[in-house]
Amino acid sequence: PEFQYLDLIQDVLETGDRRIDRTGVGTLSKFGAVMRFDLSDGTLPIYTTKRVFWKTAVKEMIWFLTGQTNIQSLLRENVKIWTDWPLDAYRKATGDPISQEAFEARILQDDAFALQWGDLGPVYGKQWRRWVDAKGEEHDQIAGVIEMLKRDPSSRRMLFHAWNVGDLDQMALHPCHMTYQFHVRQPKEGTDNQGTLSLLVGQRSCDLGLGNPFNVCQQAALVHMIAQQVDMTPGELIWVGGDVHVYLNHIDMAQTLLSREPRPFPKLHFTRRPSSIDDYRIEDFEVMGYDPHPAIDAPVAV
Ligand code: THF
Repeated sequence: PEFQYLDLIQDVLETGDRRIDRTGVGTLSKFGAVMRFDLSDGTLPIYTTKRVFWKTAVKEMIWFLTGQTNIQSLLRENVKIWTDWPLDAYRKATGDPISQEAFEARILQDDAFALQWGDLGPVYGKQWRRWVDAKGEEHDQIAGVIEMLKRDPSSRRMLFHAWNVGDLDQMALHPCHMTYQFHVRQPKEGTDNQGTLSLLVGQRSCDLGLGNPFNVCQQAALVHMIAQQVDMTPGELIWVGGDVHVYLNHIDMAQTLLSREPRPFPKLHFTRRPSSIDDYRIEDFEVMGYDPHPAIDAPVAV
């Protein structure tokens, strides 16, 4: 269960530094934290002290992997967690007090509108799949990592990164989760298995109440996907956070989480083996034994 997550929340509540952050909402903040999650036997760390909408989190990961950066394709999957940023930009630029529902409907129906107002700039997907270097050449970092996992799994260079300094000013939001570094433990001799795959994620800024439950679940799902593609066994997700915070308007939620008894993590089963990392759909994910406490509504700081 999520004892490390709950301990971290408690630590932030008790010792966190109170400050006004970029969004103006205010946080309690601590610098530097590590959590390790065992992914063996199909374990998927979906927290249980509130219902986590794991399909939404996994759909977001699949969307990153497609390389897309427009919310139109997310909305087609009924994922609305990125709408606030383009909506805020649209309202500020035009003075139009449009509702979120009307804005989302327009993005879905009007391609020209989506092109102009739905794009987040060169965020995760763009950097992961089409990082442009100083010579103007594109780099597919995901394909690169998968290729290295197959060819040279003892490498210490199997990573992808989203913090593209030259592009930061065009992003709707700077990357929060930035480095994804992979590591393979050698297989036991005489087995078919190609090794045990672990992932270390470096995240500069973490919203413990809303973002972290999504991030941990989707990053673990990524390990399961890539392990399936390279015939390895999922090992661990090691999550490292920089500025780890609880928003002041999430403190009630945090206290509710701490009052609840965590339950075992569920298991993930893939219903098929997609032909490549580009071929995963949400229907491929079957989660068994997820028995969470009730969901808790909480506002997101924009
Ligand atoms: N900004 C802030 N302040 N927090 C974040 O977690 C965050 N992200 C992404 C970008 N900027 C961020 C956006 N990710 C929800 C979940 C993830 C988000 C944004 C919002 C959210 O509202 N979740 C609700 C409802 C989920 C649903 O609509 O199905 C929840 O109860 O979990 C972190 O990457």
